[in-house]
Amino acid sequence: SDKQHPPEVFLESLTEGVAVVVINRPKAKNALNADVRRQLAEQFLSLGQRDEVRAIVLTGGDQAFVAGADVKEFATASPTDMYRRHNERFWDPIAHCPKPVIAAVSGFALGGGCELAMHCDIIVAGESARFGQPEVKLGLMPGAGGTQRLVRAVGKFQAMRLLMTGCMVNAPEALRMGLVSEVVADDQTLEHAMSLAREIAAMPALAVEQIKETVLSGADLPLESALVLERKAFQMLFDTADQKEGAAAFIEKRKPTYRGE
Ligand code: CO8
Repeated sequence: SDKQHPPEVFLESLTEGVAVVVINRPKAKNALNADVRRQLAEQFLSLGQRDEVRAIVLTGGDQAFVAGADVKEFATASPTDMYRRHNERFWDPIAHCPKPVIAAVSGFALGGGCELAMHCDIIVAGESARFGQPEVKLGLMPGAGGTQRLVRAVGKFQAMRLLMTGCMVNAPEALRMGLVSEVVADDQTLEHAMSLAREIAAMPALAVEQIKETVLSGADLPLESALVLERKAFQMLFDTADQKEGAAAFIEKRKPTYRGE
């Protein structure tokens, strides 16, 4: 049956430490149904455990990154149906992936698709990408972190506007409000995300992972506790070979050779 149904989420390439994960369900604008969610979770669980993976690029198609949760799949669901699906199980491996994750967004990133992009660490958007949380138009609200990650990304007054009207914002507007990291020409989106990923993949891996963990965990702590967390992570990095190599290379005026240790 795998031959009849090619996977809708697949690892397109893994070179120079950069894994490219593609969501490919074009007939539904990459909407997240149960299969896509499960396959995404499996990819992130597996890539998160592989030493040779130094960065992950997550992308969709030209028309849609992801146009949301599959509306047809929850149209008639009851609250207990929704509870029993335990969709958080599929988000957790993405949220807790220790590797840096870069979203390359072309086309629509709506609802669960905008939430998926916000699970990533860096968002590269093509200039005609569109972002939004249109759940309110369906009598719903975001259910995978959209209210919380959006307000942290763009602040209260833009978040409320987007969440309560369900409007879409284009890539330049998303950039101005801090919802994306960079906007590039549409046909450069994936390539630019990959080149950022290669740049990060060449950095000392433990430093990159500690930066990610400290930024994310620290954001929800009181400042004093977050600063302690930062100091501990900073101090821990003095135990790594890459830190010794980085300092030695600087002093000897040569290029460092990092081993990810
Ligand atoms: N779910 C299911 N199917 C979808 C979705 C979706 N989110 N989005 C698009 N499709 C399907 C369409 O139904 C259509 O199928 P068909 O050809 O069989 O009619 C096909 O994809 C192509 O779509 P369109 O013809 O509509 O393409 P357009 O280019 O005209 O429009 C849009 C593209 C603007 C993206 C439009 O499709 C749209 O508005 N989609 C829905 C966007 C949306 O509301 N997303 C939020 C969904 S709610 C959510 O994400 C969170 C809910 C929380 C519950 C989570 C737990 C499950």
